Amino acid sequence: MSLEELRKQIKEELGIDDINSGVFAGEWIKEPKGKKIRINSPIDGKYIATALGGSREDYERVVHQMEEAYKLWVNYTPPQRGELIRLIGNELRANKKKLGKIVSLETGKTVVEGEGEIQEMIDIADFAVGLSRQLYGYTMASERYQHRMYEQYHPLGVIGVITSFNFPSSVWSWNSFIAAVVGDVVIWKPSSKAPLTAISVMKIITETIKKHGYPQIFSLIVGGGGEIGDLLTNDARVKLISFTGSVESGRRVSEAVSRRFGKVILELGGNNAAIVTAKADLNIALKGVTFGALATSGQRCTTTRRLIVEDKIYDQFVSRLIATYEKVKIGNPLEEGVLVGPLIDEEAVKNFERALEDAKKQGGKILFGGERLKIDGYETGFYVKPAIVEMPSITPITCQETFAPILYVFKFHTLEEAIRIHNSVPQGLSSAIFTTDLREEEMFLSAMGSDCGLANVNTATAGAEIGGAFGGEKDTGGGRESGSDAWKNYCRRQTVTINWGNDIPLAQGVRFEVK
Ligand code: UN1
Repeated sequence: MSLEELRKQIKEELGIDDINSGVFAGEWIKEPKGKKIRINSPIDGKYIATALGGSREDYERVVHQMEEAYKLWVNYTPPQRGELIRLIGNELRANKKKLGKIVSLETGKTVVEGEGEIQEMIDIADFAVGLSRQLYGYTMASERYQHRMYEQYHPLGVIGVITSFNFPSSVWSWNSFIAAVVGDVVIWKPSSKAPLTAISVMKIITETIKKHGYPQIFSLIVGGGGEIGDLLTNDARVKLISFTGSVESGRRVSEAVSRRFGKVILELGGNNAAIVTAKADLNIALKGVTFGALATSGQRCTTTRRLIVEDKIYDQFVSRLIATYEKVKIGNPLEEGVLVGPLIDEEAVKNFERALEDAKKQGGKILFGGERLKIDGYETGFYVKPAIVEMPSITPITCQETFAPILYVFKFHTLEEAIRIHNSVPQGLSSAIFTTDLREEEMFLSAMGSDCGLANVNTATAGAEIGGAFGGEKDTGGGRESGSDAWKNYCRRQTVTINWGNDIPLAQGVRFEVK
């Protein structure tokens, strides 16, 4: 299928017009007054459609509608809320292929990755449905006679979710489906680089909500230039901000939200490494590193950016890796067999080039790739040849996250040295070790091992499942979202003490008797 046909198909199948409202506040606001955002596909650089962002007034409408929706939603029981998420999950299942196409066209993801994006939403919907019947709290034994203590989790109310272009809808759903079953209502500010995916997803979800007669608990406000983001982060009516993006922006968000004692969930930069030891199954290591470094063209926060290889197998492993990179098909991500599509925009290509220049200045040697590519028929696209760069040591550029396919390679002699290199960057999202040796693996997983939020053994740094809590340490921001007990982050926690006796004994044996 040609890209022109795809553009037409998307417009028909998903109801995307040439000009689209990017504000949903219980209903689509006809002509929002904020920024006009023209979206071109990174695949061929050509125009897809325009999204109209929201103004300050539009933002007020959104918050007002959310507060009204919350008054209704708080009265639903969690399993009733779960039922709505089940219906939404079914609708996403039915529309997976169509939505996958807009993800690919707008972000340049391959077809399987575009559909994978929607699958991740379906998975978290299923998780949230189950969770809606498992919102447990502890019961404690009280020191006071005939007293009972327990804890319960109440919703926060209105929350905000700010997402990035690279996972333009799934990260929103990790937050929002979980938040919805605990009783929150959600304002979504998508990336201004990928608003059309957000609009398409919201069309399907809000229609489902309407059809089944539930309150409109999800709202949308597209923004550009930081205005809407600033309004959200400074607004005390918005109890929690979940933010995915750069360390720099995350710091600003965190400061603004903390100043007003709001809650934050930060999912900031990653600078993830894979350690490959001489005891590794090298076939598995090769596959894991290739996927980790190249999936989504190196634009995941979980991308493998650093490879740390034991000296004994260094030459052998690195040359096999180069041979594998040589075979990777780069180009139009909608074509069969292509694994690496374009970067998101010109700025991303520039960052790629700049990082490689810096790496060279800092003693790096480019072993493979690193140049901009012209793909026949897609001259305006943002294609690059993924780079493998040998580094003598950790240098400033290898401490930075460049959102592009650059893999810095380091050599190690002892596992302690590998772990030291591994942990010597500011970020702490994901990590991996490839080994079949129990002692090496356990050392990596011990408190002296990986300092990241995600630790993988014989599998890639990228490609986490929704069932675990997702997030990282250090400059990654410390947030956790998605599975496990991350739901607690979307709640306010209340410790309850009930006295059912005929007296009022005090804790700590305190006596307070008025004589
Ligand atoms: C991100 O890049 O922000 O683990 C999220 C992964 C995906 C999610 C990445 N499931 O690579």
